[in-house]
Amino acid sequence: MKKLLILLFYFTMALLTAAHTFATPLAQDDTVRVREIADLPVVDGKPDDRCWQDCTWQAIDQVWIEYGQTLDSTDFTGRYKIAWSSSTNLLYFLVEIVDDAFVDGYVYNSNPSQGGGYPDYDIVEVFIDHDKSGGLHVFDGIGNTATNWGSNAENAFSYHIATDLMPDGQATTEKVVCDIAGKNWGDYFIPDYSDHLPDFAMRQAEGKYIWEFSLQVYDHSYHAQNPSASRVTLQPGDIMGLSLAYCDNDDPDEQPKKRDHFIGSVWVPEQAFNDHWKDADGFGTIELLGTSTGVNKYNEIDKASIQVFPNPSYGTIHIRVPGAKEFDLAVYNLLGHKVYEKPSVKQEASTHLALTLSHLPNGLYFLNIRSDYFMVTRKITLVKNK
Ligand SMILES: [Ca+2]
Ligand SMILES: [Ca+2]
Ligand SMILES: [Ca+2]
Ligand SMILES: [Ca+2]
Repeated sequence: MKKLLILLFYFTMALLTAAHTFATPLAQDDTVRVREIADLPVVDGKPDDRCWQDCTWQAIDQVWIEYGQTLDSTDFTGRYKIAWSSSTNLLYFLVEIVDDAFVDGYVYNSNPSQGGGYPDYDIVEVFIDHDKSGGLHVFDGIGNTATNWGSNAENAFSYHIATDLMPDGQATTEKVVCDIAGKNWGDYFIPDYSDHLPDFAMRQAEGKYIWEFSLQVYDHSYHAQNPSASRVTLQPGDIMGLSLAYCDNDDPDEQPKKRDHFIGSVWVPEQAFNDHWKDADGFGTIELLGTSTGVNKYNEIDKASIQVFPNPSYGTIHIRVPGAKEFDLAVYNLLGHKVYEKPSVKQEASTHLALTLSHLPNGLYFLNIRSDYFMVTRKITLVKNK
């Protein structure tokens, strides 16, 4: 019941936030400051990871198509969180969508300009320009018509992420990720950039669609034969172009499909209402924060100095975390089930903590020690005497 009340509260707050957002549409045109996270999210389509709690929601509330329309919050409400990790060299995204009808499907290699293509399904789009150069990013050469669509298709990426919806509560990890590449409209193709999102899960629960994924960042020298050569090493202080968007179609039976709305995270001028797919000029801006920039004060502790002993243990394990005053403890079995937890353990300087696990069967376990600032997992073995 408590859980239900919390969910109800959360949902109500989300609706109130949405109502507020739509009453006073504000462009998210400030630089989004991206925290570096020490504890990575479990990419499972569940938003309950500790790292997400510390990140701020960013709105997806600018209606690009039909430009400037006001949408009912039950038709569409969207927001996202973003974080990064130097240890995995990945950006992480949590996208929360409220949508009254989900039109799912993989549409691959279909010409989006003829209708019924990938933008005509319910998809999340990520637009990224690693150096915030701006400019056209469709083709590698001069266009074959009067319109020039750029000279480097990889100057920026526009990832159109399509996935199939699973039954309520179940996550899917399958997706296709389309963009346009090639030389001109007479010689183009739609690559599937799925492997740029190494972790992906989408899940519907409690009337929301939660998209959780990681993203590898590539620079303009990207070549499909050797992607790793152009992989960007993320650094604190990096400034990148970034917008998120959602294509909303609410008619699963329509043929060919045609999206109803296209909603983005940044304000764009009316004459550029649908330019993101070809032009990086209108992308929003993100800045990667370091651990020492003050916004996220991770008291880095020396993980190697953490003591867990004796191991194997006869039932009592001693733990000492130098430099930490308070942390949470949890023990998981090999199936991933939590079999013990002790939140908010206070540790006095120069003492260690005795943890009694003699009620657990003999075997291998994972001891998880975490705070807002760090997380470590140690393998422990219980070998109690009979
Ligand atoms: Ca998660
Ligand atoms: Ca909708
Ligand atoms: Ca660029
Ligand atoms: Ca929809």
